[in-house]
Amino acid sequence: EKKKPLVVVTRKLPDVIETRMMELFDARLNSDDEPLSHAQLIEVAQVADVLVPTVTDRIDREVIEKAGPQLRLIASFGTGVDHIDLKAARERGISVTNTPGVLTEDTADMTMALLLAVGRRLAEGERLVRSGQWKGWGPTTMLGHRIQGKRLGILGMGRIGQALARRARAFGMSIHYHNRRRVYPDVEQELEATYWDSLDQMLARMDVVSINCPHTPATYHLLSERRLKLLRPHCFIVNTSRGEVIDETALTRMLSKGEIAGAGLDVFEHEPAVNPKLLRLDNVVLLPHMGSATIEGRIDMGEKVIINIKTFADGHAPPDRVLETLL
Ligand code: 8YV
Repeated sequence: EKKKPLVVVTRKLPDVIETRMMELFDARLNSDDEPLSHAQLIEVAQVADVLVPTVTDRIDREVIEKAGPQLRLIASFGTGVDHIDLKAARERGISVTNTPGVLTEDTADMTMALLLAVGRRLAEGERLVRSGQWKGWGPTTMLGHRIQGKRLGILGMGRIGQALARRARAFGMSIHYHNRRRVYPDVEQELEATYWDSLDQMLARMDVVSINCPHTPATYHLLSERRLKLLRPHCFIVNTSRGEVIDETALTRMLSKGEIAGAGLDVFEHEPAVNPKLLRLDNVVLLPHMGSATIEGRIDMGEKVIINIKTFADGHAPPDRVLETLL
């Protein structure tokens, strides 16, 4: 019988996934869920045949170059791959896989929830009740913005962007998007989505902007200070993608000055650190990167990781290979 691959998993995964991994592979698990340090990542890369990192593990060029020759696959638990140096991996002939598709609907739900929460001041209202300061209903208190009829600009019309568009349509919003390329005409038609070739022009005309693109060198600070200034002052932003896509310092400053109406942020530029000035603002809803955090989703992600490893170990191309050239 073939030797089972040594699979090192960096974080605690759902029990059913860990059990299955133990059956199929020589799995080294991390039951106490303490994130590995950079030095520890280098150590495990020297022994593992397969590494299963998450978004919290920085698999940079150093980790990849110091990896032993036995490391053949990085089967990431998650969809975003910005924590992995794909170029370095390709140079070393190490394959990289992710878990696309299975967290689309959950992330779109959370995006819609954040959009509604900011627009209708949900977290602020909740804080008011909890604080004991609520003095009773008033005709002009706690007024938010009507969602129906508003223009939603989606930056990144991939799977999550499209799933968000479907939800937003059900809430009566009109859908606009910017993407590297136009989506297929049938998708555009189904979503009644308007394509903006110019991001700048789109930003200047939206009521809500949602970030749904991956973080790549091309999208780093895509919402720069200059672009944030194009937004109209009543516009608000939702981000369930990656913090790095927005210049967080500029965003914070503009939110404080009322130049942007609000923000719903599930991700931050320097996670888990959050700009302390954001914490003091009432017009923001801040979440701890929980966009895809459902019980079902985590199991689906784990199953994808297992299929990728198994297929690879059987000598075939794994289904979710990430090709650097496609990013
Ligand atoms: C996960 C995510 O929490 O998949 C992603 O890109 O950001 C989240 O769904 C994380 O990636 C797990 O590694």
